[in-house]
Amino acid sequence: MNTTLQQFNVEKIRTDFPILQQEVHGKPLVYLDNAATSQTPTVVIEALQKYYREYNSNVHRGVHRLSHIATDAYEGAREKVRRFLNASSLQEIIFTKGTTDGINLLASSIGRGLIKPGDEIVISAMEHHSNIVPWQLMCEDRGARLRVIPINDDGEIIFEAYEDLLNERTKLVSIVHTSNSLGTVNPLRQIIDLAHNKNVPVLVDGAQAVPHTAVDLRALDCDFFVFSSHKVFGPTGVGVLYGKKEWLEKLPPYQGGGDMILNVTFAGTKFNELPYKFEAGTPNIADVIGLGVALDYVQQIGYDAISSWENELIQYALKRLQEIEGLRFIGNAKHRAGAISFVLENIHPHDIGTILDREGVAVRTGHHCTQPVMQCFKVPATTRASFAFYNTKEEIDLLIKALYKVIEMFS
Ligand code: C6P
Repeated sequence: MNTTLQQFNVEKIRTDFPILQQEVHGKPLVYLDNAATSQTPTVVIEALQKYYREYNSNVHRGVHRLSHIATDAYEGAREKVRRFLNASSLQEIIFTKGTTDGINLLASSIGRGLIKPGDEIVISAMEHHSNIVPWQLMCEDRGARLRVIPINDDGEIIFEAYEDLLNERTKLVSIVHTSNSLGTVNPLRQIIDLAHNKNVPVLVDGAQAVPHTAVDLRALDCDFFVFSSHKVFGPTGVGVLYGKKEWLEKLPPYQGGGDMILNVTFAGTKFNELPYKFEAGTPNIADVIGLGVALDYVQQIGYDAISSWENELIQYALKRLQEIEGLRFIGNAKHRAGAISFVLENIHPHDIGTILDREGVAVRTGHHCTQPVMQCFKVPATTRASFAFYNTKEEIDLLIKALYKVIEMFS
């Protein structure tokens, strides 16, 4: 047994995830679709149950006992997120429905508050549709222009092209931390420094980063950061938008309604202080609390252990997949995490996915909501295996075995 295996008891960790204990089509479930959604440990499931059984109640509104407990738990989760991201202040942590919602919030708010005709937003060619379409909508609305950093054949951004795109019209750089379809981890430090040198703020889409790596926002110094709870072992329907206080204070609210106001008259409304200015209406209380518990859970396992185990898994998977004749990787970045995308000669990814499913192996096939990435690599779709810390090398062997079965069926 090597050192990582000794430190990292994956079999014990798997017992925390009841869903992993099942069979699919009579075969043990091999869940390799973690980039789409990650699985939920028992502690999170129990926290959700406890909320509904014991203290389901609205927050920030009631003077009664249950409302106090719910408010404390909800605001307690905000503090957990603040610590998790190493943000400076609770005012910088806004609960959203997820990554998509966070980017839409910002696009709408920045669009109304800061963007004039002729301004430019810079994104990259490896963005998820969630970090493309909201900006397209906003640019169309405000007469602004979307500029795109190209990527090379390995699926890495072309840095010189990025430098050339930044100019006095650039109002925001919005970039993915870790690509969901290529697995590329972007050189964020350099990307952010370059933008800041030109006084341009940066939004980081951290959806595929937080399950794999610790994020220190004070060190990273990005201006905005978004992620989804369901990709980091928490419930669906919840996410986080972090924004530096000085930016959030400048921006207009996204939605109007309860909780985001201090005073309403028909003559006008005074908005609430941060972060409530951006949290209109009754929030997703139970799932926010569940997210807090999920973050405690991953931190207890520890990101050092998680990244070294996952790195070992990824290296093993790359080595085993390489042995398959006719397999081509889509994306070959030097720094990578989470996902491996590939195509098999003359076999459509949807056929691969369907046959793998019959073998109990869950992967995602398709464009992974990154159609421009598929266009760059001139493929209609890929098969994507994506990993979490509860995956094992035996599961990778089962994936490989199932892929050989696919090839045999099509030969
Ligand atoms: N990617 C995947 O299978 P939501 O749906 O809002 O929780 O997350 C959107 C999103 C934004 N950015 C990145 C980098 C993402 O990977 C995702 C979600 C899933 O790859 C579902 S399409």
